[in-house]
Amino acid sequence: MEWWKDAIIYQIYPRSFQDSNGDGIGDIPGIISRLDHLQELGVGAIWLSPVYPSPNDDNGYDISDYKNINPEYGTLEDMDRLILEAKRRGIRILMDLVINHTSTKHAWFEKSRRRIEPYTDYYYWAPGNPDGTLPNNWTGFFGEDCWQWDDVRGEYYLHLFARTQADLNYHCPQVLDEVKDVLRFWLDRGVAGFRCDVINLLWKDSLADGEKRLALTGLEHYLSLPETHGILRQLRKVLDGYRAFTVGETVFVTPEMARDLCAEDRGELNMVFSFEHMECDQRFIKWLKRDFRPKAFFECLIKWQKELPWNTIYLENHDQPRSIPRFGSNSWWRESGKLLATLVLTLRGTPFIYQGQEIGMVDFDFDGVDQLDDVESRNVNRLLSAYHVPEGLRWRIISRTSRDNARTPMQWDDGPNAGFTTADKAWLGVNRNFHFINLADQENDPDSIWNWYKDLAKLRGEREVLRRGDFLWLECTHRVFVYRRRLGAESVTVALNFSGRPARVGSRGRLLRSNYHRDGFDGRLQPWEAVILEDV
Ligand code: ISL
Ligand code: CA
Repeated sequence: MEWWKDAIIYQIYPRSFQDSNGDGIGDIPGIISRLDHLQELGVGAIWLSPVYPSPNDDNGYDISDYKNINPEYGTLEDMDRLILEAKRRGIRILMDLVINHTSTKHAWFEKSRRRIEPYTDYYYWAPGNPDGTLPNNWTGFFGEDCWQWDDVRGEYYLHLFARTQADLNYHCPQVLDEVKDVLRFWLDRGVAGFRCDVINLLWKDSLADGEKRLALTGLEHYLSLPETHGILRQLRKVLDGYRAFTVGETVFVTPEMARDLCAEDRGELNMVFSFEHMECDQRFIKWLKRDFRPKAFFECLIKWQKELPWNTIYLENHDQPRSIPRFGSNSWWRESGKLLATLVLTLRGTPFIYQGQEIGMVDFDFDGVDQLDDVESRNVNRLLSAYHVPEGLRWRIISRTSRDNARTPMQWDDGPNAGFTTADKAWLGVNRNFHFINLADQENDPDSIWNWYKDLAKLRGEREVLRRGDFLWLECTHRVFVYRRRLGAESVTVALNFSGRPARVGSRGRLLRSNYHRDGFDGRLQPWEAVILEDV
């Protein structure tokens, strides 16, 4: 049974979801205490960002032990209890599988740097060049080069991400055996599957110099190589024994690549996160923003709807700024928040909702660089400083793009620290707007973004056409997006106005939902209005 085609999946960033013991850091007992919230939303599965032991240079994406729980978050027993308590509410748990790299604090790395067998080749090691230059000219994801000298080993190691995230070497067969073992460990405990971090980069074909590019020189040596597909097929054999689910995080993925990764007969992944629609508001690299152009965004969504029989639908995660200021409008906060909810819950595919999205959380309100935590933002700040970019400009660039925008604590109520923690201070600043944006308030407001999400999630559950129906676009202009979902004789049209001005569309029908109060629909949309019509 393909449960994931009917489910809504909710992403939790554990550090920022709910603190239970007053240390200012979210944890697993905190998540358990909030499961009712997720059940009420109609969530079928939770994707948990990493909860493994980690020195937290990249907040858990630098894993130092794959088979345990970070003591900051709880214990293995807490995790077992989470799996059980979630199951009682009909919710599955997906873990984050980060196997492109480990923390340099992982025991494998400690042994590899000392050349203790069989760990010697678990990572990509290389001597420098006689002229003192790095092993090659590749550049990394976080605005640095990607080689770090290790005194113990007397060689450099490869890191595509932070300096303390060393890339695992899949040319060494033991590495894949270790990963299979990790999969079994968690599947035996009852997790339903995995979100697989940067999974299309696993295999590096050589360490030769790359073609010079504005960003990520070297990419052609590791992006979606055939051997990576082979690795995925091997992992799938383990996963199939448990009927487990996987979604791959696949950077730079094209529809063709995605089809190869997700085609049922190839036996690799179930679906992938593509990035193209999230790149409509950037030039070349994420730090160079341009104005959001809805038409390019709609066209991109249409392309992916057409090219793949099924895929993920998402607008937010822990790496991206919040969606309302980005694709909607802070001045039409409520309307545009509901419109974006409508988009996510009515396109064809599996909707992913990121924590806080369901109450319309917006970007952070930090005052300056000292309040940042994210390793990427701090690196970029350092890099820009080195090029003498003045502080004001640096802050303009970083504040709009920083991953911390999505990582501020969840806003539960208007008590101290938004109900996230009883500590004086949360690990990352709580947004001061929590007096206006919080769950408790929205529960009491029938017109809230929260109640809209709940209502649409329910509608999606009741109407098979919204889940399994095919997709057909009807109108796609610089601000209006109209599409139809159809299953047998059933047909539903969604019309969205991505602008602060009224708009007209050609569709009519019996009004099922609008984010305005109205009785019928004559083709006129209010600012940021979203309507769902039953075609008659
Ligand atoms: O966020 C990005 C750049 O701003 C992306 O390029 C991101 O680095 C890429 O999507 C990979 O992300 C994943 O792996 C990283 C981790 O830091 C991210 O949080 C994770 O989602 C390294 O493990
Ligand atoms: Ca805690």
